[in-house]
Amino acid sequence: MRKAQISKKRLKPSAAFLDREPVKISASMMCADMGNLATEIRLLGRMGVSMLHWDIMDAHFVPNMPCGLVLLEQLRCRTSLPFDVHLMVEDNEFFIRQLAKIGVQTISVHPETANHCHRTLSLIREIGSKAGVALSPSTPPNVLEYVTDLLDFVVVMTVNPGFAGQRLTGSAFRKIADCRAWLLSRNLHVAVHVDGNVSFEHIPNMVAAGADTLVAGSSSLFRAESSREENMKKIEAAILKGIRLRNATAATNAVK
Ligand code: S6P
Ligand code: MG
Repeated sequence: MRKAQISKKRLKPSAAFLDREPVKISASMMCADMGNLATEIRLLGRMGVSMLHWDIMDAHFVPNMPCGLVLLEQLRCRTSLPFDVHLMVEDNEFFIRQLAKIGVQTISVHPETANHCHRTLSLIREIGSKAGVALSPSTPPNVLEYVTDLLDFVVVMTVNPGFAGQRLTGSAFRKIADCRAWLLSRNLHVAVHVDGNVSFEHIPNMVAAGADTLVAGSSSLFRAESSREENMKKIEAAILKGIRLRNATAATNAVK
């Protein structure tokens, strides 16, 4: 009797956690060969990445400036892949209005710089893009509490914003899991993107913790030792490992 009850439970392990879309890859373009972006974009399209991640920085909020608006404008017509823009700037409104002219599919902003986050997210939705909030490593998920109605996705930054090639912060996996739990506890079907040191080694635990989209940069997709295609295969294998880990954990929790 007891055995039968357990196996019945096993058939339905934590549906909210398991019924999710496949894990997506957003290619971090500041890590690509910037002198050959048109070629890179063609190749990435053939390889099946889901979107292109553009880090827009203003040298104020963060001390760097890898990609500009003209670059995005000129590359927009070269691909049908969605543009996923991560703003790390002080004047969000200015950049959002410029991006509206270019036509980008998703825009994330930092609450640390969006003085009126609710208004900023509304503006992103008004221009027809999906709206996301990017959380720096020290920013907790509860800053999202009163903007959930305007939220399409959350970017959990697992390095400090500003540069590629950094090491993962100590609480990265816990932060992804906390963010996922925070959203689930409010019954919110909001995607979790993970950005920063998304390496072959870290991907399984990132996916197991709740990542829906991985921003792949110099630690995986653009790793110099092997070709983009080989790197992509390794990413896919690591994602599969993460999904198995995630499903095993959910199944175990369901029978507890
Ligand atoms: C950092 C930026 C990121 C990086 C990406 C680089 O401010 O938001 O999108 O481009 O993290 O990847 P990696 O593997 O070099 O950390
Ligand atoms: Mg980014």
